[in-house]
Amino acid sequence: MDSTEHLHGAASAARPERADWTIDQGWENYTPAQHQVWKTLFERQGKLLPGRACEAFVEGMRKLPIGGDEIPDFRRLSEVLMRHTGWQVVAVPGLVPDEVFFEHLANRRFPAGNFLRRPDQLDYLEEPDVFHDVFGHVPMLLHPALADYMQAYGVGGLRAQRLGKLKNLARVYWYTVEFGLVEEAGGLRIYGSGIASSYRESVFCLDDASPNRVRFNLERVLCTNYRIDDFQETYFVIRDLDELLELARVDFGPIYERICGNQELAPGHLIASDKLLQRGTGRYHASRQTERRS
Ligand code: HBI
Ligand code: FE
Repeated sequence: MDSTEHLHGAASAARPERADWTIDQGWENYTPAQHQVWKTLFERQGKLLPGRACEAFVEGMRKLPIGGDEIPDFRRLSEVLMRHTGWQVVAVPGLVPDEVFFEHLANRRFPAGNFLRRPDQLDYLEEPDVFHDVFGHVPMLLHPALADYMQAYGVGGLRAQRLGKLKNLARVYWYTVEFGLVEEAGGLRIYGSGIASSYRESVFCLDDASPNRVRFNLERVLCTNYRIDDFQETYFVIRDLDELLELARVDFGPIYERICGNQELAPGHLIASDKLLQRGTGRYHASRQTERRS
């Protein structure tokens, strides 16, 4: 399960010399041991995701120079992305300040960590490394709806900061781009990158009876807190990826006003207006709770 601390924006990387926090990927500096860690992660997800990941993810992966033998070169990824959806991948040393992150997204530049987790961190890391960012996020940037949605999120993020509503908007990113599920082929499929890059959560989110699965609703999600250190307690489901295009066009301004009085919802809490696909047992998180107390 990949932690998703990175959505907490606290830039933790040492400030690089460039104002936009980009660095050279330094592809030639990767060691054989690092390429081997990438291979392990890539092959493990590669076996697991067919039938779990959405069609757009599989399609994006097929079109990109991403394989098991070596850590991808961002320049080659950017050539393909630019041709299809005008995106490019820029290397950053880790978390960057929110406004730097939004500025890049608003200009169709995806900031990807150039560092790779250690072999003893296969299932847990505190920051978005090259596997989370490139394996998890980049394939989705080839889909037109996601490409537009991610740019709109960048533009919206800069605005949300000005309105003091970043906390609310970050929840929408969380429950879509990072942990979203989509209806497809008569079932549910993964499109969220935080899930797609995580072995255990790719299983949990679809197979486990514990989490709730609820139809995505913007106002509801804007008020819903999320887990940063464990699997999600609720997954929100969209009908298809074009639903994100509709989201990208929504003016959040009036909605921010309308929800400001609403109480914040706990991650596993359900409300009467929820369109429930599946009410979870909550057993996983309850057991973790007792573990913590013992
Ligand atoms: N920086 N490199 C990087 N990657 C992220 O995903 C990221 C970030 N900084 C801020 C951030 N995400 C979030 O705080 C915003 O989505 C709110
Ligand atoms: Fe991410």
